Formats: sequence, structure tokens, C-alpha cells
Amino acid sequence: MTKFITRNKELKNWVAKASRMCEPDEIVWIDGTLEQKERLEKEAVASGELIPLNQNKLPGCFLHRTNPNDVARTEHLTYICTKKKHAAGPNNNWMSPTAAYKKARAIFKGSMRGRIMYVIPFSMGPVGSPFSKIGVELTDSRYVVLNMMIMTRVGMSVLEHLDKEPEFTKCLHSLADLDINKRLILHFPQDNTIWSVGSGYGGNVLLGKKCMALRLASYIGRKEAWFAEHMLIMGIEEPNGHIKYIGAAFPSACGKTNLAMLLPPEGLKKKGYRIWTVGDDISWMRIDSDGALWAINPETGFFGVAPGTNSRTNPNMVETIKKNTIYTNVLLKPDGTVWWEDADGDVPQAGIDWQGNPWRPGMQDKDGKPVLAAHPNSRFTTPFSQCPSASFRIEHHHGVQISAIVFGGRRQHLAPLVYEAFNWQHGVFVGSTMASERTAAQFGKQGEVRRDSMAMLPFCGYNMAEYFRHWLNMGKKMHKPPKIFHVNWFRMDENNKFLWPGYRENLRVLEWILDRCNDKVDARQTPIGYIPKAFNDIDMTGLDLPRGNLEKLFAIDKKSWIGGLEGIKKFFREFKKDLPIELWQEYEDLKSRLNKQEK
Ligand code: GTP
Ligand code: SPV
Ligand code: MN
Repeated sequence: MTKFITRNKELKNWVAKASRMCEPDEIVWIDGTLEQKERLEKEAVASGELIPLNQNKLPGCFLHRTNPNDVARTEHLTYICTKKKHAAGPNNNWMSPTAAYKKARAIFKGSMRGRIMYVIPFSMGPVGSPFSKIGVELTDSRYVVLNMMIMTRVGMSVLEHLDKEPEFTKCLHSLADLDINKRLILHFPQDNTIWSVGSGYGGNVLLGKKCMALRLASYIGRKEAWFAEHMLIMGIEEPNGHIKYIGAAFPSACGKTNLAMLLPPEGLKKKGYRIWTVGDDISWMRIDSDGALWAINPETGFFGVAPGTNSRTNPNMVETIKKNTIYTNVLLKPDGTVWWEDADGDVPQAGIDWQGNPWRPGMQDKDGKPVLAAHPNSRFTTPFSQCPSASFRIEHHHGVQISAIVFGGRRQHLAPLVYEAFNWQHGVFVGSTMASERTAAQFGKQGEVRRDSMAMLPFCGYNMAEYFRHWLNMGKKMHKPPKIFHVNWFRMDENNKFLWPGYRENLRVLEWILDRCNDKVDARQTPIGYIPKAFNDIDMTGLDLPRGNLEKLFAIDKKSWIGGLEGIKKFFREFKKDLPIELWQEYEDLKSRLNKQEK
């Protein structure tokens, strides 16, 4: 049936077995060549999967619309399938492998009839790096193939590697009939296998991303003593020319992509800062022989949120997505270009919205709500190499050394603009108790505050009590562990207006963080951690912040923090005896610090 040869026996057998189950008309191996990519694009246009955009204005760009019931990751249909439920932990949905395979097999059976099954060999991380892991995704979606070609290293070099080192993650995907009632995203960490069926959207189907590089990798990372984290990686070139790298974990749609490629604000640019983007979503980190923490970004592209992206908020991204980009669920303008809420330029007077319907500004649905041009979780898939701030270290097999770890969430109240943990153990507590308001990146009620430890709650492939233990252990193994910080760009005033302008201005906060890492500035101790000693420790040159905003941004409302302790206790109790005792200690210490100050 297929002429393509791999010497990897396991791969051959597995492809044959999957094809017996899914019954595709044909099998096509992805070799990663430009020629094949262009053929796939033509076929995808012919089948209606892709709409070609204006090739003069947006060369190599296409638009894709997903099924309206399939616009974000579906966490309630996502499972960790380990033999014992306990291994998945209270943070995950669980199914036994036997039950899961059986349930999914019934949906996969014959699901590729009349379609082609593509075999995508891919590497997460530079091929051959000690960090890297190989996967093979079988899919009946050309959109998935074309996205994977942007997001990962795909093709022949990976197949050649598989001849030498036979191990790979088996990733099986079928659109089936895109029925949300027959949608399952299943992870089998003990089999190094992922099965995804019934969806065609992002993190549900680009299996190298959340499924492999986070859920399976976190499981492997714990065994092999490394980290797989939902973190951006950025280099901050200091005025003296040194580049310091930080890793930052924010939940989905909380600003990782934007931070990772920010342009310094005028006031700070004069000092000589420059940003180097290493990654915007996933970080794999290992302790090297020097006892420091080193990180790579296993991906080669961005799958970024479209709404809000414009020349003011993210000029580097605006530049990046001008060519070779796949847009998903945005507005199509009459001139064959695209638009989304808060994009550059005037609001178009007409277009085709993300659902394929005619759209005009001011339109309302039957409930009187505005009809959006683009879905709030609409995205673009675009090559990393096109980003003006792309780091020259991206292909470096050893990655970059991490000086600080930053946690953050979307909190209207409570969390100050920035604070520093007292030490690694306290930092793990800060990360474990992180919470954020739900965004459009997940199916479900938006705005609701939920606990999202280290921004990994939806992505940790095992029991999070063990995950916290792993973090504590890693801290002990490091010669000089990175300092840990918490930031909140999203605090609001009494009129629900952001107190902090965010975006490029966030560099002002990062500067303080680096100064702390370099022992250049003192701090004030508060019950929750260290904050700037004086407001002018944060350089505000060129930023005209309304009076009183900084006071509000750094206000620590002890009553509310004490009120929040209950929620932490409830969360920790879910892990029963498995929760590391150190985290209970930190909880008690925080409680007593807060109460002491009350007197
Ligand atoms: P995922 O790709 O889902 O993991 O998201 P992300 O964490 O990379 O988030 P992203 O940078 O795409 O930002 C998500 C949304 O938050 C966008 O609509 C941004 O415009 C907005 N945003 C990003 N940074 C800031 C900020 O500093 N302040 C404010 N107010 N909004 C921001
Ligand atoms: C996220 O939701 O954190 C994303 C988008 O990065 S997705 O790839 O769909 O998971
Ligand atoms: Mn993400």
C-alpha cells in the first residue's frame, strides 16, 4: 500500500495495525519537503479544509474554520489512562486503559474510510539533542499535517533517527465525524501512546504539543528527573550585553506569547535592553553537569491567540504572521486578508465571520449580544524562524540557562503586580497555589477562578501531589536553583479597569526580577513574599501611570489573603496523604505570617 520504507519494525507494525482499525483508502508518509507541503496545501484548498488568502498581501497564508463545537481544548473529554486511578491523581480525569482503548476503538473503527492516513514523524526538540523526544502522529486531517509541519521538526531526518533509536511516542488522531459526544483525548503514559478522536482543534489534535510535550513528557520527566512545563522562555539582554533567561508559567491565554516576544518600551530601550524569544508555550528543563537548570523549547512554531494581537501590543508577532501562516477561526475580509477583534486597522465594514456567515460591525445575536468577527480563541500557526526576536540559541542542543522562574495568573484582585518567593520551597508553594480566571482557551464557563498549579493543572500527566514532590526534589538537586517570582498583569480597580498597562511595559517588572537575581536591589518582606522596597525600584521612565495605581497594584489585603487560605486548604486536602508535608508547612507559615501582621 505504501512505498515509503522505515526500518523501524515497531513503527511498521503499528502503522499497519492502525490502518486495519481506521481503514483509510491510502497511507501517505510525510517527508517534510516543500514540494509535499505545497501538494498538501493544494489538496486542502480543493477539499475546502483551507481557504487561500490574498497571496500578494499574505503570501503562503491560509484560513481554516473549525466546527463551531470544536474551538478550544475540551478538558472534560481529556483522560489519563493509567492502570491505577491513583497514578492519575485527583487533578485528572481517569479511565482504565482497557476501558479507554475499547471505547475509542469503537469510534476509530472505519473512521478514515474515504480518507488518507498521513504518517507524520516528528521530533520535539532538535533532532539528536539529549533533550529531544520523537513522536509519530497518524492523522486523517491535512490541517493537522500542515500545522505539525510548522510546530515541530517533521520528516526524513526524524525517520533516519528512528532507524537508530527505535523509541517513539505513538500518536493516533482521527477527525472521525467531529461529534462532541464521540470526542476523546486519551493519554496512555505507560504505553507511550496518545489517542485523540472527534476533534480538529489545536491542543486536542496537534499531539506533539500539550498531549506529548506536556502530559506524557511530564510523566517521563518525573522518572528521569527533568521538567516539562507550560512555560515561555525568554532571554533578556541587559544593558551590559549579558543575556539572562527566564521561564514563565501562565495559564492558557494569560500572556505567555505576548511576554515572550515583547519589544522594550521606549524608556527602557534607551538603557539597552533587548528581548530574545526562545519559546512561548512549552519548556523542557534539565539540570546540567554545572548544577544549573537548562531549558529548550521543543516546538518550532507558535500557535498563538489572535484577538488582541496588533502593532501596539505585539509588533513582533504582527511581523511574524505576515507569511506562511495558517489562521484558524478569524474573520475573512473581502480583499482576502484577515481580521480579529483588536487587530490593526479600521474595523472592516463587511466580511465572513469565523463561522462562515456574513458579518458587519454592530451585528447582534438573538440574545442581543454582539456577534464576534473572530472566535475569542481564534489562533494563528506560524513559524518561529519568522519572528524578529527569535533567539539564536533555539537550535542549541543544551538550551539556555534559566535564572528565574515566574508564575502568574489572571487575577482581578488579590495578587500584587509582582512578588518574590522566600526560597525554592516557598516558591513551589506559590506555584502550587496559583489560581486564575478561566479564559476562552478552555471549553467551559469563563471568568471563574480556578486553581491552576504552575499553569499545569490541565497538562500534568500524573498525580499532582507527586508533581509537587518532583518540584521539591529538583530544587534540592540544583546547585543554585533559580529564584521564583509571581506576577499579575491583570489586577483591576473598582471600575474593572486594568491598573497596569501590561504588554511591553511588563519589562519594567522583569527588570526588577533580574535586579533581584543579580542582588542589585533590596526588597521589602511581606507575609506573602518580597515586594519592591520602594515604588521607584521599578523604573517608570516614560510611563505615565495614573496616581495611586502602584499603591493599588502592590496592596496586600490581608483579610482577603486570610479568606483565600480556606480555598488552598480545600485544594491541598484533595491530595490526601500524598501531598508533600513541606507544602502544609508552607501553608501554616503563611497563615501565621498573615495573622501576626493582623495584630
Ligand atoms: P496560550 O497560547 O493559550 O497558552 O496563551 P498565552 O499564555 O500565550 O497568552 P497570550 O500571550 O496569547 O495572551 C492571551 C490574551 O491576553 C490576549 O488576548 C492578549 O492580548 C492578552 N494579554 C497578554 N498580555 C497581556 C498583558 O500584559 N496585559 C493584558 N491586560 N492583557 C494581556
Ligand atoms: C493553551 O490552551 O494553553 C494553548 C492552546 O497553548 S492549545 O494548543 O489549543 O492547547
Ligand atoms: Mn498554552
